[in-house]
Amino acid sequence: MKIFSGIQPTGQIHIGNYLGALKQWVELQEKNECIFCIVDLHAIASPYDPKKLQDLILEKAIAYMAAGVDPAKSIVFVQSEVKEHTELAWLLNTVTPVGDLSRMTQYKEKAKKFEKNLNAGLLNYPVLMAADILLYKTEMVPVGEDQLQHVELTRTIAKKFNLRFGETFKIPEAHLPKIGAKIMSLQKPEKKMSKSDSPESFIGLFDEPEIIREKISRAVTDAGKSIKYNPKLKPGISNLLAIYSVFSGLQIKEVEKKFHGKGYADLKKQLAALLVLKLETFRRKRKELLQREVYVKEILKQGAKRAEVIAQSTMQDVKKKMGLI
Ligand code: AQP
Repeated sequence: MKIFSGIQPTGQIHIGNYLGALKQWVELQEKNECIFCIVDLHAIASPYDPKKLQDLILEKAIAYMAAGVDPAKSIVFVQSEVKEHTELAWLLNTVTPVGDLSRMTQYKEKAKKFEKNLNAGLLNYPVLMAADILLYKTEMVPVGEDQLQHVELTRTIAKKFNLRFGETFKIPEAHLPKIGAKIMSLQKPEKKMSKSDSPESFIGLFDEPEIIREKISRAVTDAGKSIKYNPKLKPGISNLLAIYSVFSGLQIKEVEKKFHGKGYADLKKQLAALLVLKLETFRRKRKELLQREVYVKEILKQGAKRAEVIAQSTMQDVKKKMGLI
C-alpha cells in the first residue's frame, strides 16, 4: 500500500505526535511503500523565526530516524524541496469549495488565535495537505485524530477532481491508532497535547528523565480519588491511563486493575518511570544522530530526489487531464 504522512517542523515533537503518527509510521514501513515528509510549507503559515527554521527541519529529520523511521525502507524528505507540492496545491484550489475550508476545526481555532493577523495560508492549509497526499497516489494516511477532518477533505477534493477531469487520484483513507489517536494536554486535559503549547503541557519525545518526572508530577488531575478511565468525568486521569496503556502495552482495563486502590501519586510515579524507560532509546539514538548531521542531510537530499520522480509523473498526468499541456 502507498502511504504518506508528515509533521510540521515547528516546536518539539511530543508523545502525542509519536503515538498519533510516528509510531504508526515505524510499524507501517515494514510492509508498505512509505513517504514521510517534514512539512515546512505548512509551518510557515503560523508565526515563526526564519533564522531557526533550517535547524528545526534538521531536528525533525533526526527525530523521525531516532523514533525508528528507516531511510532504507521509507522516503524521508522536506516538503519545500519538491516544488510540485505547491504547484498541485494551486490546481486543487480550483476544485476546493471555500465553504469546506472555512468549516475546518483547525482553521476556526487558528482564526481565533491569530484574529488580528489571519493569513490566507491558514485557510488554504488543507489544500496543500491534499496536494501532499494526492501527489504520491497515496492510499493510506497515518495521522492522529485532529487531522481526520483534513484527510476527509482530501478525499472530497480527490473525488471532485476525478469527477471533473477523469480518474486520476486514489481516494486515500486515514489510519488512526486504536489508543493514542488523541493524547491530551497535561495542563488542560480537555485540549489535545500540542507542540505550540507551553512545554509543561507535553512530554517531549527526547525529554530528559528529570524533566519527565517533573512534568508528570505537575500534570493536572481530577476531583475524587479513584483511578478510573472516564474521559468526560476524569479527563486528567484518563489521559494518564491512556498514556500508560500505550507505552506499557497493557489494556486500559488492566492498567485500572493495576492501580486499583492506589492514589494519583502512585500512578504518576509509575507512569514517569515507564516513560523514562521507554523513551531512553529515542534519546540515545537522537544523541548519536546529532553527531551525524552530514549523513542526515544526505538522507533528506536523496529522499527529495526519489519523491520528485513520483511527484513529477503525477503532475504530468494532472496537467494533461486539466488541459495545461
Ligand atoms: N495530541 C495528539 N495526539 C495524537 N496525535 C497527535 N498529533 C498531533 N497532536 C496529537 C498528530 O501528530 C502529527 C503531526 O502533527 P502536525 O505537526 O502536522 O501538527 P498538529 O497536528 O497541529 O500537531 P501539534 O503537535 O498540535 O502541532 P502545532 O501545535 O504546531 O499545531 C499529525 O498526524 C497529528 O494528527
